[in-house]
Amino acid sequence: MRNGWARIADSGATSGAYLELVNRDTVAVSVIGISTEVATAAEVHETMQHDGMVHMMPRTALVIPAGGTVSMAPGGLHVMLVGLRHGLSAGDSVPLRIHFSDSTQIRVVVPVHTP
Ligand SMILES: [Cu+2]
Repeated sequence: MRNGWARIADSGATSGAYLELVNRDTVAVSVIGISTEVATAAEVHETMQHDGMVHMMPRTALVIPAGGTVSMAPGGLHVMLVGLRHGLSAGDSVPLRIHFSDSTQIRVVVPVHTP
């Protein structure tokens, strides 16, 4: 995990978390789910522009190619934190458990700050 951070947000609201996931293995792997204690749900979303409107679409299986990197950044892929159990202020940290298709999982902690 590189360059992780999450947006400042109020309790009960939604926030976005961003990070880069690096796959050093020789086979592709998919992100199949994300969990966190700070929100009722954490979903992988993709931001898309269509007819001048901005939409977010859930991505249920996000493939990270062998030896590849997937970047989650504002305006693109992101982790949507839905239903924050408490507010996120600058200096807080957000733990994320990322579940992969090969049954492995990693736990990362990203800092909260302004974009
Ligand atoms: Cu979203």
